[in-house]
Amino acid sequence: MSKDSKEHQEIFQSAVIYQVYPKSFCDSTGSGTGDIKGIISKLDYLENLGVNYIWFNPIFSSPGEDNGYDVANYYSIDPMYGTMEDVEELIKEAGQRGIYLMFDMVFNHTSTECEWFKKAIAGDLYYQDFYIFKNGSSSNTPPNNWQSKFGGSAWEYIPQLDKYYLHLFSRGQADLNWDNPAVREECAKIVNFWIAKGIKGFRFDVVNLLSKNEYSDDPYGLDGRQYYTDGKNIHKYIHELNEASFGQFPEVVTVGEMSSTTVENCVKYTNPSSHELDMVFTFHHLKTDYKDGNKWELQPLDFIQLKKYIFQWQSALCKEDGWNALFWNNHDQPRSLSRFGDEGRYWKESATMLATCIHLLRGTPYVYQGEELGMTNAGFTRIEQYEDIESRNMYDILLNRGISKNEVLHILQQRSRDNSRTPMQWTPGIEAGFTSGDPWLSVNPNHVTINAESQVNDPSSIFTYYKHLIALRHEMPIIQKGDIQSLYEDDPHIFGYKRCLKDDELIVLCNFDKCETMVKLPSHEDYELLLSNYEAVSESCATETPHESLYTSSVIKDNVILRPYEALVCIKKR
Ligand code: TEU
Repeated sequence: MSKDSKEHQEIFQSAVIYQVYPKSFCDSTGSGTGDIKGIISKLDYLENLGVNYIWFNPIFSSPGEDNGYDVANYYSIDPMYGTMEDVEELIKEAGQRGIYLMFDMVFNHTSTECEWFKKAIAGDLYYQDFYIFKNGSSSNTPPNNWQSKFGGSAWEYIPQLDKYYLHLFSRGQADLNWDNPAVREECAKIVNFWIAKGIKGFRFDVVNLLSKNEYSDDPYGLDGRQYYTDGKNIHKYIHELNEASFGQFPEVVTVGEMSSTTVENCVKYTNPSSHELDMVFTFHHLKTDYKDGNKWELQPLDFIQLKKYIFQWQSALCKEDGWNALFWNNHDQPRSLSRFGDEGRYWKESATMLATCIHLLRGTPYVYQGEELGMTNAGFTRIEQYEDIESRNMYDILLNRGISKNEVLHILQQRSRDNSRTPMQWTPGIEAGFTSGDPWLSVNPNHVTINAESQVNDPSSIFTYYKHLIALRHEMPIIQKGDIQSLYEDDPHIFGYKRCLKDDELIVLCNFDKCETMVKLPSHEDYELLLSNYEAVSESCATETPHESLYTSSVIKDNVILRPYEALVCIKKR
């Protein structure tokens, strides 16, 4: 099997990936933070759900300023999470259940606690060239006006060198100099080390920021992103990494996190002939409730725009043989259920509608821990409850801009990354069964009703619905490989699309609204119901083995009325 072979593509076309945020998943020691042994204890749960890979946020040694995205040593496991032996056991235990591990590689920057950086600031010229050190533009002024993604200047002064270093993220995350071939070699070496250990997937953090074009002032007074996003050598560097590491291992699956990228670049990143990556995370659709693109200004969701972005990527990547990672949630995003659904009256309907909508698109779906249970935003009311560096920085910055404390707290309730980082809700009991100690981040009080224990054996639960969706992807080639076409693009409530493979046709209809909405089917022919998230319909179609529902007699014709947050999946009658 070669990297651009059909077999390699089939691996990720039929896979569903589950994201574990290790700090919040399961604590086996009572320390208050999750750990690897805790994850091992929950592998049966993940096997039951049916996922194929687990993506872990970084568990390497780190001072933890950005919860592990500030890596101090890529070859060692942070003691907070356990040991290398624990990882080996995890790989073995997961493998026995047919689950593979995907590690998170943070190669845009290292922690300032990394040996490379320490040597650099101690005066070692070899390691100074690992980072981006520049002279100030004049005394006490950074080299340029670029802003850190977490607020403030992107440059930090080192007095003993009389130079500034670049940090696109926090001060403790120094950007690596990818123009230095030694850096590129070191990164490939790290990937190969983990492949040799048995890791079969990699997520590359902000990978499209690696190649910086030039270090000019941003003339628009913005953050400088046009100088380093999808930079001039980015395809060369990713291709080189591919050739020097994972590209030699066709069973290894890769995904790149792309910050503010373009469709054209994503085609190039993922078209098999480029030999770069298998798929991309893109974020345009998750900025459609940002006012003027600003995360810290609220506005109601622009639903039409959300659909436009999703289908822009879907159709271009379908046409040009690229591939998307499909997701509503991750550790940086508020919970989609609270954001795009209704966590109150239509909790279950909106959770399952959102799941249907994302899982049946063309791409590889990702489930973020707790999403399969309908977990919601944190609901914090005090700044002391937040741990996230970005949330804390922005709290001060927004207050300094003159926004009232109440308003800032309201914004954080919608936008903070901690909304998705609260501990996993396993049981209705103490600390949701996450820890026997004091959790590092407060458990959501709604764990008394929203928890795994009450859902795993309930045939009508959100968890069971996710199981059905995952099984459908495993079983149906049309979901894995079918082309995609959007439907009802201008409809203010309906997210609809068609998947086609040879003579088969699958229609997905999702109501994003609390009101009933009538939909006219795209053709006058009969459609059979495959799946629905409403019980009345599911009596006839949501059987234990969803495949059987293909042959039920529920026929849909011409017009259907979708109830609040209803999702219907139909196939064209043969
Ligand atoms: O995130 C990159 C990124 O730009 C974000 O999604 C970021 O969290 C958001 O823009 C802030 O508003 C990745 C990781 O997923 C994130 O957790 C890290 O903090 C970041 O890189 C730095 O490594």
